[in-house]
Amino acid sequence: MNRTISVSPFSDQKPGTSGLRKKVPVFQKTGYTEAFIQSIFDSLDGFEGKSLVIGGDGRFYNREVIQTAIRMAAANGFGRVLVGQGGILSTPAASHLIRKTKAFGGLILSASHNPGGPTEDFGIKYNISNGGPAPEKITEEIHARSQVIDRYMIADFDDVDLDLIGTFEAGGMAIEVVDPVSDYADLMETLFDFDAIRTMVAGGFKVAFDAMHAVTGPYASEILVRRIGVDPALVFNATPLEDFGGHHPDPNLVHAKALYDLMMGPDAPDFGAASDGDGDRNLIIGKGVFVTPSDSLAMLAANAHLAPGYKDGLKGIARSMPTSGAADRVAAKLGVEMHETPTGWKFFGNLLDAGRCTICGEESAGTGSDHVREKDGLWAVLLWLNILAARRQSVKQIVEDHWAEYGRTYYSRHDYEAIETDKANELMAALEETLDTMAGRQTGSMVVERADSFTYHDPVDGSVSRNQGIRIFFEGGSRLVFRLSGTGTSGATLRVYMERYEPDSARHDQETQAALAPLIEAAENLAGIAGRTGRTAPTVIT
Ligand code: G16
Repeated sequence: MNRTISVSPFSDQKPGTSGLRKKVPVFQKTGYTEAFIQSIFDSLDGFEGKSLVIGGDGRFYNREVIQTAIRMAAANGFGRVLVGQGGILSTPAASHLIRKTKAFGGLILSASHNPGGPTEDFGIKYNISNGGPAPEKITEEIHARSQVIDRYMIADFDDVDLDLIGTFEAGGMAIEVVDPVSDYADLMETLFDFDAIRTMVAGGFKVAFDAMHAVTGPYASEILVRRIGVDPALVFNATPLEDFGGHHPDPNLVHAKALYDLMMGPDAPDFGAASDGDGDRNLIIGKGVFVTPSDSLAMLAANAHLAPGYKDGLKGIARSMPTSGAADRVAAKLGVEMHETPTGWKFFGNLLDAGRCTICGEESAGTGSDHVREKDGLWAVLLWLNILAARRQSVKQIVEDHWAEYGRTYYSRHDYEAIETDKANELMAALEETLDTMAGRQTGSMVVERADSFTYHDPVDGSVSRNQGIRIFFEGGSRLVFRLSGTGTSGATLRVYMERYEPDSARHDQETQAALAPLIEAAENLAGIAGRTGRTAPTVIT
């Protein structure tokens, strides 16, 4: 039986960079989760009788919301729901499942790299039929609907046994509980030379992987250990936990410090990697060398033809605006299109669908390709392994060769987390006011060449996205970017992105923060971060 239940709108259901992310107690408010899911369904047309994929990263509250979403899908008229066993689907695996089964769309329950647990973060994101995050047009409709919603529809039936693979029927709808790993693992085998990687690993090449107690554990066990032969003792934290063991499942040098220390130590494995809460981010570290996400994008693009799935070359490359220009130099050399989009994987979808790019990446530790419509952590790991197997060189050699050929882009991001929202907004507004007079301004040893607020014109559908971050370009090619994060759940997070291009290989061995010191100083001078926020140092440096 279906019920229609009255609900009052919640004022804070505006999706951010990647869906709606809030603390668990917010999602637990009576009617909150239901109102948001109903706002999603009310914003969509034509799903009657069609399939919906549902899965999440296994964090606290995942199972409860999946049961709610299944009941609401039935009451709203979906014909079939596909759900990952145990409620688990990594974000890239969900994207693949939507595409493979030609589903109408999917609900991905995750707050990505944010911590999990009863008082930590949860999130809900809607993906469209191409497998990618809903574009802004839809997220804006969802938000508008959430402001006036007055009822939701839900079916009455018992909880579905999420642990039992098989097809069931409830509320007039088919419910298929599927293996979350095998389809995705099979897809990876079509893209990469598993034989070559297996041979390299069997020959003594040591691979370490940190699943951070998050969703990639089962994927790494199947793909890296079972199909490739990686030593299971080097696959760390492979059991997904609802609270990620109390850690942030964020694969950066702060939260994956144990892996970093291992890779910088005397007995380091040859290759180290980690992924995040929902499996779409990646961290790549060679023996004694960390590869920044921006560099990783450039190096993967330059070498992708070595993997079977990309042997015919790339149609183009896309990166988010704050990501460094390292990939642009690769695109120029390959003679392919280069696209600069706002932060958020959703902006790559049109380019990928239109065949305007093959590989995409972001400074926020995401890389992916046209095989799905999400960034993909294990895909990046496997492409690196395929390249290493083909080139028979160390990560360090590949990195240094790349810098020698293309120049090195020193790059860092300074995050100021959980600052008061008003203060963060004031800082950005004050910066914006100075944009017109910024050119020519001297700060320390640097001179501003031009500055603007980034606006994106989507070349495929003509849509325009404004206010996507403040860019300050300096004479000599260095750049500063300021923007506020769209994924945090406490106050505001100011992100300051810095990059400096160094073509001279005699100067490629500087420590990153030292190499960027003039830009770090310029950021403070131009934005007055300490004075406006009271923060004299960033919370996280990546
Ligand atoms: C999400 C988006 C990414 C974005 C990142 C950081 O990643 O999918 O496209 O780069 O957030 O966004 P922000 O700087 O606004 O916090 P994830 O891995 O959190 O889903």
